[in-house]
Amino acid sequence: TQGKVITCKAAVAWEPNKPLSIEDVEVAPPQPGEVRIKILYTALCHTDAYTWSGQDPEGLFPCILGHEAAGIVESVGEGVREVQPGDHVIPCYQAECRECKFCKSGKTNLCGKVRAATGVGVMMTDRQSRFSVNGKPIFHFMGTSTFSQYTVVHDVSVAKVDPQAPLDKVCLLGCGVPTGLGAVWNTAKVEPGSNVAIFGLGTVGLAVAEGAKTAGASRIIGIDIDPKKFDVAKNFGVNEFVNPNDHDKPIQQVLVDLTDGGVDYSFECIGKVSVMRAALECCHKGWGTSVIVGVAASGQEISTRPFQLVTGRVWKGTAFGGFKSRTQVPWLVDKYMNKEIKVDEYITHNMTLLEINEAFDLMHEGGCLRCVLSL
Ligand code: NAD
Ligand code: AHE
Ligand code: ZN
Repeated sequence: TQGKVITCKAAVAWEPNKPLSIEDVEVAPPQPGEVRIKILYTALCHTDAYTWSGQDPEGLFPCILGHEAAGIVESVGEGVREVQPGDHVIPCYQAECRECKFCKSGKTNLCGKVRAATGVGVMMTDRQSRFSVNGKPIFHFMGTSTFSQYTVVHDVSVAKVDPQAPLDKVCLLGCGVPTGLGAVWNTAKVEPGSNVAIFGLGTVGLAVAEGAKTAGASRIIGIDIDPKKFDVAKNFGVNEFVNPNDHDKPIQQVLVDLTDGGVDYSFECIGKVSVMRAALECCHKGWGTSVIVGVAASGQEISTRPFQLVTGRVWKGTAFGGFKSRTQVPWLVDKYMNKEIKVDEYITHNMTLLEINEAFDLMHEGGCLRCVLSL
């Protein structure tokens, strides 16, 4: 297949909110600096649903969504040195080139090398897409497009992982689990004994809980409007629960009262700006830090009284938990293999690519953390 167009199945989002449609997609060979991957497993993340809904200002249609996956390199373009056909890999929507000013800064995991192209659904070299259906180009998504049996990504967006690792599990290390763990370990840097509040107990929020537990946090307070989330959250380290619907007071007040003035760290893992405000305002005066993890819709803005910051609360955000993707995703896979982090526990459903619309329905129903699709 090397150097040839591959025709395979992919789920195409033709328009916002219209059911994804399984199409025969043509996938062009990788150009210089690109890697073509046979995707074996992909999970669904809330961000896929967000862009599909039409609320993402960077959303382009038609496109192939998907960014939490694992597969095997099928072929590589000219100049690609770090991976070769047969390597087991995880595509990384957050690239790491190790050469740009972001990568060299030591201050961030954001990488500037291919971001301009991935934000507009094309590849860097020629600003074209590698996907088409009957000659019509289909946009890439987040530089990954994993809802396809084959995809093409930039070489700076591929992490090579332990070939022994089960790809149907470690695909989760492409987004949600590292995001939550890293929000705690890298962005907030939670210390032992801290009190932590987590808004939203989906996969990302539960991974925050797991990260907080391993960081030695004392009180790990989970906040969700879906009471079904509370039982499962215990297994991830959440030791207190608050359902905002059980209270008349604003949720920030409930938390301030519960914690003698506020929490040391809070995490918004939903994507709602009103909750982001509550998450900041439930932090302790003088030092409480709130990390925004959730992705909010186009046009939404955060607000609070500046006095909240004047009096020492800190507002931060995180992308992919601050992890440097190509360097640290393999390290996270090794930690999973050594049983130091959970992954299997987040997988509540397994389905096939053909059932992708049903899989999205499950996500909206709540009983689902991660659904892994086999391709
Ligand atoms: P999810 O849908 O599985 O979980 C969200 C949870 O929030 C659910 O349990 C839901 O019941 C709860 N919830 C909804 N409204 C609430 C409210 N008002 N108060 C309390 N709880 C409420 O989503 P996920 O896959 O875990 O992703 C969470 C968020 O993180 C999404 O916005 C996603 O786009 C974002 N995300 C960001 C990054 C990043 O790098 N920053 C990475 C991955 C995901
Ligand atoms: N295109 C969206 C932004 C979406 C967003 O913030 N994405 C996160 C990852 S979410 C993964 O599930 C991220 O990493 N952002 C940093 C970046 O460079 O995109 C919008 O609203 O414009
Ligand atoms: Zn995601």
